[in-house]
Amino acid sequence: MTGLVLAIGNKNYSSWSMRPWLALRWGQIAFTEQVVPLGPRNGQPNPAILALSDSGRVPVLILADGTRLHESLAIGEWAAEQTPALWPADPVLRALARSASAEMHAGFAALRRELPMNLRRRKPDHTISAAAEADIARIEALWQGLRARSASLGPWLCGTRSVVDAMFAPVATRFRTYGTALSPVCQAWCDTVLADPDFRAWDQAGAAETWTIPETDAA
Ligand SMILES: N[C@@H](CCC(=O)N[C@@H](CS)C(=O)NCC(=O)O)C(=O)O
Repeated sequence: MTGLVLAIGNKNYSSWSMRPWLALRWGQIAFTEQVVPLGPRNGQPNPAILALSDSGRVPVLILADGTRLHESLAIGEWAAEQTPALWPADPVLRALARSASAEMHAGFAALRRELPMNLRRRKPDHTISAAAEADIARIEALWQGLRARSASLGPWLCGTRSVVDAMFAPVATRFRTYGTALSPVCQAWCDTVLADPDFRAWDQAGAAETWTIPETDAA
């Protein structure tokens, strides 16, 4: 497959963009990236994003024939159709990985609002609401449930690296940024993600960016 373009937001801030970017890298699917700097929306879609994406949001995967595929999880599914190992081989584990990925895609609004992804930032004294605490507890329960089934298969949520790890990778960075205390099994998974060479390439590129979003930096 040639000619794929993944349009993404700033690497420091765009958690939704990180997810399919990792899935494509982990699936060894060649693509070029096009970074669109995010900024305050002021209630209006960003024209630079609208030029690439009918939904007015990134990520968008532009296929060789020009088809524009939006939504991070849908792009992860597309990547897994090219590289089936991007979902676990075991059917039950695969179904659970899809459930957890869908829950991440649809939920955890308090966590996403109160602990925005900001790779460069370290703010361990961050104060959060009971709703965000509940999101963290639910995420820990999800991860622990998957790890209990996959411990013998490898260090990733379902043993081997899959789309569900990509869907939760930005959460590992949020816990790093805001100094969230985790159970040993959940911290071990975060450490696995944060040490991954492809994640580290994204993280370093984010650190090198000069764009800033002051509202996120002040959150
Ligand atoms: N549900 C979408 C969410 C995408 C999304 O909200 N992307 C943000 C950037 S992380 C965006 O494009 N925001 C538009 C803007 O900031 O102008 C997905 O999974 O891809």
